[in-house]
Amino acid sequence: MSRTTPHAHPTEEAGSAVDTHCPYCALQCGMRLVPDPGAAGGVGVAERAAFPVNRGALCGKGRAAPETLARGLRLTEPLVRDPGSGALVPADWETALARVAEGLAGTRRDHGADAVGVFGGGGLTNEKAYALGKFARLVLGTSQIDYNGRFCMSSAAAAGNLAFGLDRGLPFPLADIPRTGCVILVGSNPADTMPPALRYLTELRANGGTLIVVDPRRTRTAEQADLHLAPRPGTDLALALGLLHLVVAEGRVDEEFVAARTTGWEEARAGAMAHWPELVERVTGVPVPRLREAARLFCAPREAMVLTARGPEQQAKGTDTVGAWINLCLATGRAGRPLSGYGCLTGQGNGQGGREHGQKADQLPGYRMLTDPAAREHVAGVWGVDPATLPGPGRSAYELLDALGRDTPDGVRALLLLGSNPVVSAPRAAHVEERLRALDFLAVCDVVLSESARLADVVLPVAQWAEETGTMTNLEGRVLLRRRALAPPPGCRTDLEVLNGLAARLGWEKGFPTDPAEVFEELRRASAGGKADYSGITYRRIAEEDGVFWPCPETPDGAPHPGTPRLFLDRFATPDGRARFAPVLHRAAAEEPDAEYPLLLTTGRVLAQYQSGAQTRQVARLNEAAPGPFVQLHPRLAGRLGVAEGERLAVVSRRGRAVAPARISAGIRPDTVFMPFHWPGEGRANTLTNPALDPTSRMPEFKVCAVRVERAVNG
Ligand SMILES: Nc1nc2c(c(=O)[nH]1)N[C@H]1C(S)=C(S)[C@@H](COP(=O)(O)OP(=O)(O)OC[C@H]3O[C@@H](n4cnc5c(=O)[nH]c(N)nc54)[C@H](O)[C@@H]3O)O[C@H]1N2
Ligand SMILES: Nc1nc2c(c(=O)[nH]1)N[C@H]1C(S)=C(S)[C@@H](COP(=O)(O)OP(=O)(O)OC[C@H]3O[C@@H](n4cnc5c(=O)[nH]c(N)nc54)[C@H](O)[C@@H]3O)O[C@H]1N2
Ligand code: SF4
Ligand SMILES: [Mo]
Repeated sequence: MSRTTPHAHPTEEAGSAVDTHCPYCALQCGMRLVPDPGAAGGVGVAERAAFPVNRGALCGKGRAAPETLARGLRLTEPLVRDPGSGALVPADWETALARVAEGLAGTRRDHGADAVGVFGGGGLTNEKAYALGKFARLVLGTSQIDYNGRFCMSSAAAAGNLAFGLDRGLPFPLADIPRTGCVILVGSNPADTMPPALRYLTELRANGGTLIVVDPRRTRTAEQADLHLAPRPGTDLALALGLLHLVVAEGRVDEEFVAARTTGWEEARAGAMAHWPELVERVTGVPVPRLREAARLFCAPREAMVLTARGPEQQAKGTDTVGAWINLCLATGRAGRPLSGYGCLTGQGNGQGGREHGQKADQLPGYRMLTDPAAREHVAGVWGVDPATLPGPGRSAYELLDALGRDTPDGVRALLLLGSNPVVSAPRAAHVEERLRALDFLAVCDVVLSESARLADVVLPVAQWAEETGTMTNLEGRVLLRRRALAPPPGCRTDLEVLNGLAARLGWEKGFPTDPAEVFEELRRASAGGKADYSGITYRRIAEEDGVFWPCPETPDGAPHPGTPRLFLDRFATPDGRARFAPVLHRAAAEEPDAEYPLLLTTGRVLAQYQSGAQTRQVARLNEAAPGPFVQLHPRLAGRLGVAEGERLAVVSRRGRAVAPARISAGIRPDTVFMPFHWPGEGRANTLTNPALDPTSRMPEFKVCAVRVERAVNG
């Protein structure tokens, strides 16, 4: 048996096993770390079969995670830029923290608080995300904070808020999926991105349910589907409207549900009726019989679900697109009922919690809005400040990156970056890299010397997952406890220690505790009464219950609230309790192919690498499995271009040029090429991507841009 004492560090203290969670994706697989003096990181991974989400299963990244703890692969001392040589050189913590405090305070003094920016990450624990938002608004007094979650599920979040009055990735536990009748999985490739979750889809089919996958590529996930629809990238909105059209035409609308539990049907219906099947076939490339088959499979069982991921969301119309898929659920009565509904598969380890506790430009803890006077008053009360001192909403992630280093009154001249590597992962990355270089001052807290950290004036080496305690909220809305299993290397500090040290140097001796449990107690109070109410959750409860689903308020009589695994069963979280249809019509991508750029580029992930690759590119066996970028293209396109397998291809967009070997495969549309985005350098996919933003979510169009492809004859 492992010890479950919330705060113990058993591997250090007693040499026993510690139950914790994977450092990577939003599944937050449970794992057991056991001392292993022979392993590079000092611990090995053992199965934690009792944890319900993954029941012991891990993907290769999770299995190899302990290697990231090895000393040789990571930063173990602060680095500061030497003014003479221009190189990053080792420094002591005192010097490094003083340099950061001076860099941030000096910019504020000379150019105002909004000239200082903060960029966070969805991989940070709830405690860190909370402390970072508080640090920005109180210590720096800046409105200019946002985070990489903006690049992730922000369109689904916006659509969920509009439709349901609440944004929680999945409104039900993953374990409900095998018990529904049909799942439409839109632009999601869990076979590569969340392998242990694939089991829920396999079980669905074993139980007689059907799986429909919507993806321009025939992925390993699509191969398992009963029906695979392969639309042109960027046309999911038309596809969803076309399916709703068929539902209406075939008399499949659940009129009773629509009347009792929704508003806005007439306008949504009119929008769908304008998308007749032949038009949708022309726009999407999906033949009418396949559309009919999808509508039939979706409507046949009593219960059904639509799940989206980055495919339909990372578009300049991502919010409307997700809205259209939600419309399909609402019109057929497949929402707010057991085993039915719409869900988004959030991506990063704490993609869910990271957007709830105040590192987003417009939000305060508990998913409160910065523009809401009552919210400001509540949070200011917890922080012990006057609500009038809290800044207003700031810029979204890309807009913030685009404003860096600008010599204008609203330019952002100094940046504190924690938990993201935008040089590789931001859209139009060459421009973003240039903006980062133009800063007066850049400080980066990271585990490794990422491509972004290399540009910094000061790099602070931090502790990571297995070395610190904190909570993470997985894609189901389940709040989990990551437990510290071993001490960080002596030269590293935790992010909370860094924020504490900086706050103290900037005049805030109190308010930034280094003990995560203390931060969580404050987060509970700050979130109390908000949409994402964590006030009834404690470290002890999480440890005893395999996680607790929010909202979980503290009850007046002190009896434990059970948490909320399933949302919306009685009412939606809108003021009138009804779900709202989205009044949407299809529109083109921000950039459509033309004579000069005749093809579409879409981007995404491979199994063995994670995100910008900053962590996984350090791990030998992951690099062996996925050594570098590639351009996936259809044999017909390859034939037309006269390109052989493995030959170097140049992909050119209006933003730049990337070079990578050809990977010829029939599993992609002939009008589309695909590149994974995990690598820097000449094969960086984000050199090409279009930063056109969704007007509501401010999500960039990572999944669609126009390119031309040519043989890279001269390098
Ligand atoms: N191995 C691995 N796993 C990860 C991550 C990782 O980097 N590596 N990252 C984690 C994170 S943060 C996230 S957000 C998730 C992402 O998880 P997913 O959303 O599953 O990953 P992606 O590969 O970005 O996109 C999914 C699919 O969308 C398809 N697609 C592209 N364009 C379109 C389109 O226009 N419409 C539709 N319908 N589909 C389209 C792509 O072909 C791709 O197969 O994965 C998490 N898990
Ligand atoms: N073309 C294209 N681009 C994309 C996407 C796409 O599909 N296509 N997807 C987008 C999506 S969904 C996402 S989520 C982003 C992700 O892209 P990034 O925001 O770059 O995410 P990561 O690569 O995970 O970067 C996390 C960084 O934080 C560090 N880190 C890890 N743990 C900690 C910690 O506890 N503290 C601190 N201080 N640092 C830590 C890691 O070492 C790493 O350098 O990429 C986006 N970019
Ligand atoms: S699926 Fe995600 S959480 Fe699970 S082991 Fe793999 S990377 Fe880690
Ligand atoms: Mo993500």
